Amino acid sequence: YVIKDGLYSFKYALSVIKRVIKNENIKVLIVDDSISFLETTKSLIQRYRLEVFTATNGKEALEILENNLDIKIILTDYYMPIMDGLELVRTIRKKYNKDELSIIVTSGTQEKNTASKFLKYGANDFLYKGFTQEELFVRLSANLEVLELFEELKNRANKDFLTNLYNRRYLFEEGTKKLINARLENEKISVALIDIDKFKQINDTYGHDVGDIAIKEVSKILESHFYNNEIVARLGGEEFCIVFYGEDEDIIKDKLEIIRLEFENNTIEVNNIELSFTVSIGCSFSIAPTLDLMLQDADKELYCAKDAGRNQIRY
Ligand code: GH3
Ligand code: MG
Ligand code: MG
Ligand code: MG
Repeated sequence: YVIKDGLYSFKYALSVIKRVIKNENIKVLIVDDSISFLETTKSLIQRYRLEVFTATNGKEALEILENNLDIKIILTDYYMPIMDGLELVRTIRKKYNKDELSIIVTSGTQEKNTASKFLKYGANDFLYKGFTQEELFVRLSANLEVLELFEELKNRANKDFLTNLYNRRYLFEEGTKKLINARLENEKISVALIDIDKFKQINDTYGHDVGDIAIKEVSKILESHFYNNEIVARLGGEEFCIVFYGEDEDIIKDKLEIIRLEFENNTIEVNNIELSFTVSIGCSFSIAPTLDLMLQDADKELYCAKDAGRNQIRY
């Protein structure tokens, strides 16, 4: 529906279509004290199937943002009552980086240094009011494209290629942050290591491809149980790690037992092969000076679980 606007818009339309198919809404927040500007711009942007929120000053914008953390782009005016655009940009940048939220400033001002001032304070882009429809779309799509590139880069750096779980690098980076936080806040932090039993046999009997499918199956099951406060990562091979934050020991034990049982009772069908396997789990509930030491502690427990016959959890 935007093919007439040329190649750039065409590329953008494709990426919108991809997102619509994935049922992914792109959210845009327009902030301006002029109701007529809000209404016109809103209906323009809605034509591109973006979800639009509006606010009439910076303070209202912050409240909307607080309740819609997945807003991708803010299009804000400069002069507004209560909180102006500059204050809004400064406040947002204390919390959100340029790579997660784009701010485009629109102003009718004649002052020559306005754009540079905003860019210095952390705006991504500046548009003088009186912009054409085409210019607005091109800026929106350019900003969305940059956000997508950042997302892709972060994914490649942080995710494991086979399972799309977090990788070892991310686990240590974020896990260490959680550990420091736990010490400051006097919160609980725990680590579980999950390892497939006799995995080598699966590889040797059915081949490496079937082994890979078993690894992916583990990631699916882990993902279905953890999704909020935990870091779920693949450490390498058939070994996985979960970092729990602020969670009680008893709750963790219950969750891990449910997972262990799920593998015990689960059979997956791969190329007409009925595949079933168990996992062993080692757990550390006591905070240590480094994440590595907590993993070493969990690893000792894992070794005990293996030594005692596998398909069990040790703390
Ligand atoms: P245990 O019950 O004591 O854990 O024995 P195990 O056979 O599971 O463990 P071991 O560490 O002896 O074997 C792990 C095997 O995993 C060896 C390695 O070839 C294989 N492996 C490592 N990474 C991958 C991978 O990405 N895909 C597949 N299919 N196999 C892998
Ligand atoms: Mg204004
Ligand atoms: Mg193993
Ligand atoms: Mg192993």
